[in-house]
Amino acid sequence: MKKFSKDFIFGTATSSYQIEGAVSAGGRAPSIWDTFSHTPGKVLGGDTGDLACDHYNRMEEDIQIIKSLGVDSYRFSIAWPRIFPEKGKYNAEGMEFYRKLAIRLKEEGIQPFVTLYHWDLPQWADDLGGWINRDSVEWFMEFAEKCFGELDEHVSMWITHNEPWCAAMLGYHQGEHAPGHTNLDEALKAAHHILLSHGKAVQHYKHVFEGKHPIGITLNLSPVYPASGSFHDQVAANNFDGYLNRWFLDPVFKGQYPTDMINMFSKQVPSYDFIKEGDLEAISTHMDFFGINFYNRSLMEYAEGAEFMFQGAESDYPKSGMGWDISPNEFKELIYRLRKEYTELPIYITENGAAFDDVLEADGQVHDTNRVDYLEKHLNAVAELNEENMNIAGYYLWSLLDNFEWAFGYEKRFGIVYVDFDTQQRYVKDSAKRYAEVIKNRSL
Ligand code: NCW
Repeated sequence: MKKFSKDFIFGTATSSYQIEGAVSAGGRAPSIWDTFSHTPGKVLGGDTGDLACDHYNRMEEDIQIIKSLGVDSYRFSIAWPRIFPEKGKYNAEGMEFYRKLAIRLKEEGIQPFVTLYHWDLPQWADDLGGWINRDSVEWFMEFAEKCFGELDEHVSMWITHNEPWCAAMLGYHQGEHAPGHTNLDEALKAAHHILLSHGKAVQHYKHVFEGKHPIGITLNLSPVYPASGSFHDQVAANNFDGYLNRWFLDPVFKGQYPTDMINMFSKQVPSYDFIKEGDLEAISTHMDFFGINFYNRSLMEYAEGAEFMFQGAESDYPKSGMGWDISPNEFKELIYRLRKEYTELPIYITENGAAFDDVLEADGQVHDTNRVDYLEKHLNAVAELNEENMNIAGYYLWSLLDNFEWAFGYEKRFGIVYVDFDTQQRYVKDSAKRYAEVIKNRSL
């Protein structure tokens, strides 16, 4: 039997654009995801977040579901265009939604864990160049300061950014996420400004609020393995590790970008002069914890002619509905590496979970045995890591609800609660019941 200590935090997570809907309510203005999802061909099935899970209008019902799980904490994000629908124009009504959410959660004994940026940049900011424009750091600071000022007394922990790799690389290099650009030079600028806004927000929070609550960042990390022992595959794996992991880990923890990647990227990046004096110092400002979203390992092979000489290799691992390798052992290896090479900070698994093709039975049950299995394997890994003193302080299951899965629309279901998007009816899946049991027993 695996045990979890009494102060281990169990939680579940969502993000604003993926669940809220109500895109024009309460003074909200469009975000880049409204624009992107309404652009034909960008999202599977032409889906948008216009209604999503209608969480904006169903907050209380969803809080009751969260409560029924027995979680210690709930992680949600704040829609920036609700708070600043125009540049410099604060919308108090937008803030009230989150104030109420945080207060209600606390009343139910659930700690609110708040992410400031989970990819819904206001469209006005994109019109001014988005994250490519260095002024984005100032815009983000205005947003962050307002959130800290208005909500800190109700919030337990803060995350500045969720998965900067996705915001920068999927948004500006691969074009699969909003705003849909395909330019590495822009992506590296975006990544830099996102990281800089993180560092400055942490500095501001610590200075003004004297570190009342823990603050950190969440990176999406994937341990990378070469498909074979060949030199070429090892080069491919190293390059992918640099692109996905080290480009973010190194500045945050070591105050530098990885030299091998700087050299490799420089074919497409005419100048790195967007990195100004003092930036890396700010980016590596000391945080209170480190957040990791873990889903899968990556198996890579050499690809002649590919942009950075890598491509995903065929793998014989069991897969989730995203086609991602289910790899709890490699998750442990990732943590060992982070402990060895990067940080001793408490680690929160701010997301872990899986999409599967769920079936809603006529009796309202969803027997998602594959998700139960995924959950148990990863919780088991967390418990084993803690037996080895790896200091994993909490685990947030992604996601509370089936929701708008970005470029995949409503096709991919990550929820532990099934959502019928026609009726907005919620159905608790077997995985949610199993999670509630583990939390209650604090053992597996
Ligand atoms: S897409 C993605 N996700 C899912 C999303 O629902 C959530 O908002 C995110 O925080 C589930 O968790 C995160 N992550 C992107 C993973 C990128 C995979 C890297 C592919 C390599 C080319």
